[in-house]
Amino acid sequence: MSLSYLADSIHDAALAFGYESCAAIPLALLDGFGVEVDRRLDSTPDDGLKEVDRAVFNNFGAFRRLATVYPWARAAVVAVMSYGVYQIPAPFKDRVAKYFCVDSRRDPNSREYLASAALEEFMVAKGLKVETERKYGLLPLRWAAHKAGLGQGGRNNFFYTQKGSWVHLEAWLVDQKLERLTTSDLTPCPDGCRACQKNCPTGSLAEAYLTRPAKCLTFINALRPVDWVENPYSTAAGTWIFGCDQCQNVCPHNQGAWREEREFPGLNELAKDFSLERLVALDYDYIRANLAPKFWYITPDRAWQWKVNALNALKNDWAKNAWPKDKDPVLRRALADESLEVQRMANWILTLAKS
Ligand code: B12
Repeated sequence: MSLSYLADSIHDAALAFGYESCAAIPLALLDGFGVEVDRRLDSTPDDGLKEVDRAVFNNFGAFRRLATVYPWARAAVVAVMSYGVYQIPAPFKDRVAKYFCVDSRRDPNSREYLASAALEEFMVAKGLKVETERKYGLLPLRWAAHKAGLGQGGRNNFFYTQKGSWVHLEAWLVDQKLERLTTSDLTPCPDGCRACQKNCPTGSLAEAYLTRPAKCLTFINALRPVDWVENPYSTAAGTWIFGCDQCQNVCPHNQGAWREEREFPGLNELAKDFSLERLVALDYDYIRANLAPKFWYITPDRAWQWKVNALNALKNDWAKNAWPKDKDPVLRRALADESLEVQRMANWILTLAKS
């Protein structure tokens, strides 16, 4: 089978499995990612958070050394799947980023995971050596999708297709020099539009194609232990308790792009226990058994983070409306919580309420 026929057959299989688009790109065409990142990091001010940004980018240092880390790899197969098709139950809205509500990366029951496994099986059956990593990816996915012509990078650093930015990216390294590039006819961000940057609550979208991880709410409220008492973004976090969608929600390209058509497996059941007040009261075994596998950025050892995040959102709401009394049942429960982090948060809120 010729390489171009093989690339075509992978593309066709991907579409048959439900992907929106798929391309194959020789590895050498991904060079240049490191230069893009370094240029933006160089222009980042030394504000105390720059080293955190650098550490996050270094964590994915292999993205800029693909040929060395995977000497057998010749190309990447990049595939795009729209996830903007699911109903988001009310308790999650503006609290949990939609990407995480319908996260397929570790959910073998989701249609996206099944499609991913099927496409991989197809490539292996064609005799290819393939490798992927479904959680964080083996390569810079937005860069690869952009270079393969599958869509466009937006000013907020998201990758867009006709379905907006609500698309999940995946890639496999393969041992044959497959090439099937494509072109996108999407209109770029309008010249004067800065809606995403202006609406980022923490100013993490410092410039086009640069999200500063240390200032991104997703990094702050989910990926790392958070201490809202000391964190300068506690108020800016607003209602968000796991991730944030503000920059994508306001993007003109995304208006009307999300269609609530399907149910995501298991999401409605989880919604039942998802009021902020309920979260503060949840049993830790319940959190570890039910929330941790689904929203896996908050690891089981940080189960308390759900409660401090919920308290932070409640605090932001109380600050706008009315502070609760000392005897407020939610605060009393938090003060008696087994976790010191939760107690500390509740004590801080009581101090704020009295000041
Ligand atoms: C680390 C990571 C994070 C970190 C750091 C984010 C960051 N921008 O660095 C944190 C935890 C903050 C994060 C947050 C989120 N993430 Co994230 N994340 C990743 C991960 C694992 C690596 C990203 C990375 O390498 N960062 C380093 C930066 C420098 O690289 P980059 O983001 O690719 O951007 C560079 C190039 O792509 C280039 N670029 C891209 N296109 C173009 C076009 C042009 C013309 C130019 C000049 C440059 C250019 O610009 C950047 C260089 O400065 C990827 C998966 C992967 N393997 O790529 C997912 C990924 C980027 N995340 C994703 C998502 C959905 C999110 C969240 C939306 C989740 C949420 N709702 O809360 C947020 C949004 C944050 C944001 N505005 O970017 C999706 C994005 C899908 C899409 N349509 O773009 C990805 C691709 C995962 C996936 N499998 O689909 N994420």
